[in-house]
Amino acid sequence: MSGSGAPGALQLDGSGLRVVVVAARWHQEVMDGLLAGALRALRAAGVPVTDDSVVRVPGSFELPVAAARLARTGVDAVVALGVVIRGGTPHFDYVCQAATAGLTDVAVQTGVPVGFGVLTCDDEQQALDRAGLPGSREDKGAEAAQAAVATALEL
Ligand code: DLZ
Repeated sequence: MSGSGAPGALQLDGSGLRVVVVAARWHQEVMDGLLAGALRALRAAGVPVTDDSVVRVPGSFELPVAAARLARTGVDAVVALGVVIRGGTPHFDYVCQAATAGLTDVAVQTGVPVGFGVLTCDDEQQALDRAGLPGSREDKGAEAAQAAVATALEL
């Protein structure tokens, strides 16, 4: 991660926080990596992780509505995970735009931090490189979880 501009390993005490991960299902191998990374980071920060800590949605387009519903249940933070890979049609741009704007809107409107762990990639290799899997260069699921926890602790 050196030189990426990311803040590096954060020492966080999230033991008093309730954090929920909302995760899309498209691109399963990459999603498995992102989800494992996010849960690893939450546990490392002391955030309790239970069977209720993960909510799955079909695709990244559905992330904002699920995040909005969860944010209104009183959680301290939401972590949104998805993978969108460019295809041959403009669909990519619409899904990316909907997920990005929608999740921003949820965070700003509810005041609940939303960690942004949605990969928007030109091809599958770019996504695998960022998925926190063995051989990946980066772990964007963990980064999103750390950002959500760090923000919740500041507010
Ligand atoms: C339809 C679609 C396509 C083409 N690609 C992706 C993708 O790369 N990543 C993703 O998370 N979801 C994709 N989807 C599904 C949409 O997000 C959404 O689930 C459907 O349009 C149904 O609302």
